[in-house]
Amino acid sequence: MTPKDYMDRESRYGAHNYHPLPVVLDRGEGAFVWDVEGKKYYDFLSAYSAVNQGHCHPKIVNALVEQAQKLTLTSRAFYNSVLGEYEEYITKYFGYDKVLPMNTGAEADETAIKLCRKWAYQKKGIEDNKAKIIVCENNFHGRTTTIISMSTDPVAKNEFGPYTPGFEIIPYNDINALEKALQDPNVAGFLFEPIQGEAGVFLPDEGYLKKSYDLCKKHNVLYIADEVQTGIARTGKLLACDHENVKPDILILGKAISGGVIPVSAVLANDEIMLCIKPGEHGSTFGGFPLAGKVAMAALEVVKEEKLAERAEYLGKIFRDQMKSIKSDMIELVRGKGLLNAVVINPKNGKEAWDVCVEMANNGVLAKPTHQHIIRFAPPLVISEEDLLDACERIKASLAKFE
Ligand code: IF1
Repeated sequence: MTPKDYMDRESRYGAHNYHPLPVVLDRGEGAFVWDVEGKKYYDFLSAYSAVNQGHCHPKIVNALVEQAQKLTLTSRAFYNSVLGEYEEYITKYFGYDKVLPMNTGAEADETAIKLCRKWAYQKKGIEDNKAKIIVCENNFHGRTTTIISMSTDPVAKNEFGPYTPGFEIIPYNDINALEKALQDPNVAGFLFEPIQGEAGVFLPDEGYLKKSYDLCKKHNVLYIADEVQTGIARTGKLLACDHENVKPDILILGKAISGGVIPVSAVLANDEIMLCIKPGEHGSTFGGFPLAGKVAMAALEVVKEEKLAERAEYLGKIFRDQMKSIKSDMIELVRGKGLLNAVVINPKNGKEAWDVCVEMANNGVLAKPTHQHIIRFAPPLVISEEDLLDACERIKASLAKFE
């Protein structure tokens, strides 16, 4: 089969809910992936920051294989020998009383929304069905109907109505707007991304996290951080919130908790919040299943053992310096934190970010545009400095093609 055969077959039998780059991947290892013709690429997307530990990390895969041969799934109708071990591990790892295990990032965001509303009625005393959650323009928290109800992206939202009420949208990185919105006594939570990934790696001003945290505390509003993409060492700290030493009341994790091996997500909170959900009020067939527990413990161990946060911090600075050194009028700006970076591309002679990404693929570097003119660069955190520099040379060569 040719690559085109693979692509045609996907088009014939699969929903057309994506527009992938014309690359057919077949194998992954560390920072690299290979296509069906054996061409090698640096993966600079990392499955949107799900393979921070690198593709097919042996420790994580071994944890999967070993548990898969013993017990994969029990449902929560019974106890099992892994869940408690995983719950203790992850709650101590991030410093919370309890975890509510789920599978996808969207499910974790939905769980956080439900938890926040329960807390609003049981603890804050907001009138039933009146709880409001503040979110930010250009947010991305997943694709479920409630989550896209709070989206400002017409592509993610249009024709999926009617929408879930109870959300107020304010500008991102605007403390005054948050202060104003918090005057409403029915506000129960502030749900945000410490860095807006999908929007194009938008970093808030220095101090925004701390100021927004303090405002939420002042108004008895839960500070809910969606670290599905920014968490697990991606931005140079274990969590992006760690850059300003703020501790979310509800922490939402996903993607790289499992190292990209199977879907694992988690919501962490202390008892005062987490115990507002009682038996039978929320759950999921696979939530926290034995396979997820073993895989997640291995994936989180790798983060510490291989000092991935320190690597992201150090290598991220090198990457941004490299990108800023490129003399190309197609580069409008470079921004990011750790190894979550983005380059804003100025279209030139009818060529734009997509064309740069196709050229980069030809040169062995995989990345994909977000919002037409922004290329996100997020390699696995295990990439070596030598390979990072080689990839930068390939990116430079790709841009030079359009000079
Ligand atoms: C797609 C985007 C990134 C996320 C944050 C929750 C979720 C995501 C901050 C939901 C997921 C993924 C979804 C995937 C592409 C990718 C993405 F472009 F869609 F927005 F990374 F920026 N919170 N992001 O980034 O987690 O349910 O997917 O496990 O839907 O195309 P999920």
